[in-house]
Amino acid sequence: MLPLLLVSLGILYVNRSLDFETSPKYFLSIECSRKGSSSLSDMTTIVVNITDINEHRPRFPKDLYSVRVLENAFVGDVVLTVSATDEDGPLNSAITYSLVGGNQLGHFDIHPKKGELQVAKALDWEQVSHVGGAQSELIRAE
Ligand SMILES: [Ca+2]
Ligand SMILES: [Ca+2]
Repeated sequence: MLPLLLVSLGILYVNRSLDFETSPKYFLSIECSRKGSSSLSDMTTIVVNITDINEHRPRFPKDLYSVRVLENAFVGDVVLTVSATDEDGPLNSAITYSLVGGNQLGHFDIHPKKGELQVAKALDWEQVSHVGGAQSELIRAE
C-alpha cells in the first residue's frame, strides 16, 4: 500500500512513514471526475521524489582484522584493505577512513577513501616488540 494518500480536496498527505532506501520515488496517477458522470474526467501524474536523510552510520563487516606483515615490507606496501558499508543513498553514504589509535610510531597510514592500510615508515620488529610484540591499529569509518 502506498504511504501517500490523496483526499477529496486535492491535498496529498503522507499516510505512512516513508523510506528513501526502499522507495526513493513514486509515480502517482490521479483522476478527477464529476460525480455521477464517469465520462467527464481527466488524469494527471504526480512524481514524488523522496529526499534521503543520513540515518545510517557506516559499518565494518568485522570487529577485528588480523594480518601478518614482514618487517622488511616496503614503505607504501598495502597491508590490508578495509571496506565499510552505509545503507543510506549516495549523498549520505560517502565513507572516510582514518587511523584513530595504535599508530604511535607512525608506521602505518590509511587511504581515506580506498581504505588501504599502508606501510608509512620502515617496520622494526625489535622496536615494536618493546611495546607489546604486536601493533594494533584502530580504524574509524565515518
Ligand atoms: Ca550514512
Ligand atoms: Ca537514508
